[in-house]
Amino acid sequence: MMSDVLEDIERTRQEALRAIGAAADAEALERTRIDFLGSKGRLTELTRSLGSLPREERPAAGQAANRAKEEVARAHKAALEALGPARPEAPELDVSLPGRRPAMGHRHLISRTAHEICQIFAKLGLSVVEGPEVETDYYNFEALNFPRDHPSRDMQETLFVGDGLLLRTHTSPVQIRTMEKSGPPVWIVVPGKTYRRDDDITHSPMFNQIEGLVVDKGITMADLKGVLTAFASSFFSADTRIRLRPSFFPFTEPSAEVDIACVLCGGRGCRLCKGSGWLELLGSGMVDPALYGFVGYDPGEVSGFAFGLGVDRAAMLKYGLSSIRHLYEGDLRFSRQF
Ligand code: 2NL
Repeated sequence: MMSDVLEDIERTRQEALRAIGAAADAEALERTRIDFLGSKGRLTELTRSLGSLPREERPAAGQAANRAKEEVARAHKAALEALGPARPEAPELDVSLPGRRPAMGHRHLISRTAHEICQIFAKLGLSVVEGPEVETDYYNFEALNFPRDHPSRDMQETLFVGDGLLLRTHTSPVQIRTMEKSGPPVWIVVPGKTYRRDDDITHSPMFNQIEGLVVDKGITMADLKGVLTAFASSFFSADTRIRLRPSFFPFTEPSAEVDIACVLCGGRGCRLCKGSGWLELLGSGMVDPALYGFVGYDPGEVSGFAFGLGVDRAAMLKYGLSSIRHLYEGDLRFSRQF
């Protein structure tokens, strides 16, 4: 009977659409395709069976079967697209595996030493100040009382960067800028990179320096010696003695080299101190009154002392390094020891 066939087609179409709607994943969806549209699927078999119908009933039944198959195929395609692209299954996660430790670095000995030195002076009442590494001739030399024909103002010794600018050869320009801007009183310590046109076994074109400047009412050389004695006791050991030796700098008068009793022999004389019992640590002096004219201070009102030391030299003496070059070669076998 014609009506029986059409009913069959309609029921199968509805079952197919319901099955597609209920398929929760790609696998279930694929099963509905095989069940209804595959070569042995129910809609396929139904179409095939239409051959046994009486000739005049075949066209209407065939059209109904084709419409049903097309609709089911469309619904299947839409459901498949709604599932999204097929994703490969994630590998199993083993949460008990040890983590991968990130490579952690640490401060370089130069930075650590600079930090330590600044902290000692900070405890003595000096503020830590930093400033530019590219400077003018005025702040690097002129305001520091360097004569016009001083050899360090020469191309041979200073790194010029053009436009009348140079790489500071010491951190002193920061002190000049600080005095110009504020004070007196000025109690500061200035760490930073400095540059000179040197590059050989014992000199690096860049080196780290720390300078100190104290300008206040009634400052004398006794204050200089007291502050530097306290520094030596704190940085080396409590009983470290110092001595002052006459010297010369364009920006201090009088000037003094400061030595510490040999860290190796304590002053008896050894290979390190070449038998003298003393090691040169830093340069210092009373601020030359000529400088106060550049920053608008009254030399009748204030006086001051200043000092400068190389961070690399301080680290060498404290940690017994055999060569300053270790500090600049970036060899991890060295750096990791500190
Ligand atoms: C050394 C010697 C020194 C200073 C630096 C200074 C700065 C100002 C005024 C006066 Cl603004 N002095 N600095 C004074 C004496 C010595 O350094 O051999 N450094 C490695």
